[in-house]
Amino acid sequence: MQMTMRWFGPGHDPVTLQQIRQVPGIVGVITTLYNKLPGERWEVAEIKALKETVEKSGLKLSGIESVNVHDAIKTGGAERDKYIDIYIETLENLGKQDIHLVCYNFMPVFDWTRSDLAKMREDGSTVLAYDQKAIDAINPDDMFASISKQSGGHTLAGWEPERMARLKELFAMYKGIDEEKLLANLGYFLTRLMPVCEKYNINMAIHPDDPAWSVFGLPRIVTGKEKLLRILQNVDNPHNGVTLCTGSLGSNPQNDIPDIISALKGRIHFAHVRNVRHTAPGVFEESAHLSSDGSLDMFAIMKALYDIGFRGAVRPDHGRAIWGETGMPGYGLYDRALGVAYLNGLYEAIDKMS
Ligand SMILES: [Mn+2]
Repeated sequence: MQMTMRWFGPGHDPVTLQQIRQVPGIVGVITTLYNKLPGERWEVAEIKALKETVEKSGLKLSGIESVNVHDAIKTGGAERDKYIDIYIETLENLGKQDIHLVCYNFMPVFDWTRSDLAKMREDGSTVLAYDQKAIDAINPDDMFASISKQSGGHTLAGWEPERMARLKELFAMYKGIDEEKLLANLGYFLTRLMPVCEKYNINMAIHPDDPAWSVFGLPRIVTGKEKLLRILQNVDNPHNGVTLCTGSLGSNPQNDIPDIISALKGRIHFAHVRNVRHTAPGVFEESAHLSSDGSLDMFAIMKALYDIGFRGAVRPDHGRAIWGETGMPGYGLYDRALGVAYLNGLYEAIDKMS
């Protein structure tokens, strides 16, 4: 298992590479070219510069999260082949720089969704939280304003203002796109990517939808075991794989995460490990990583990953905001570092007892 942390890059992330390097057990970071909009080609020089920045700190660039997918690809629009060509060129450029892991998502219009980015907990820490009733009360047009108002001035991954400014147009693009069409469009996209993935040994790792159900009436297809298996079977190539995000899948209490991990053996290329606490149907908050603080059994999750022979990149996922730290919601240093220490402890115990 390669323990990593997500890093948003110079000028974006208040957390430094030096700080990340001092977290015990961290070997690399997962990062991205944060300024790139979906559909833009990543040039070799830009990737090289990013990689050099990371490596200068003594860390490895363990993977990209994310290379975002243009809406024309998700909707199967007239320009999809043009944008898939660009995506392939980006993968080629990443492969040439010895980067072999690409996380992406296939969510229509909105990326991850929360009703509260700083819900106060009893101990004074704050967490990202979701309440379906609160989401239902928001007009989708106001969703971006609601998220950005709470972002502390940071541009949040998946909530780029450039895209959100075209919200009406985006909703119009997805008119008539149901789950089956979205799944077919994903299959088309992946089929076209597989040759370049094979050539450069790049693993594509789709991130589950967050939360793992439909919001604002938009279709969502990466929500649970059956759907994940369908995506993998649709394009049955080992390079078509999954980012096992326990928090996203775990937003739905029906999802049995260790069971999903076993079912996806060989096709999990990246893991986001964090805990969530279910408080009522459709209501959850992101807890500390510790099993007893949330609803997920983190030992069982780490054990399942160990048992399927998963040895790829892992990162703690969102953390709480604690000890007065301010920063990108969910991506402070302190609680993610606590998460790393805990996951390392679980892993060491599992490994030594196996
Ligand atoms: Mn995740």
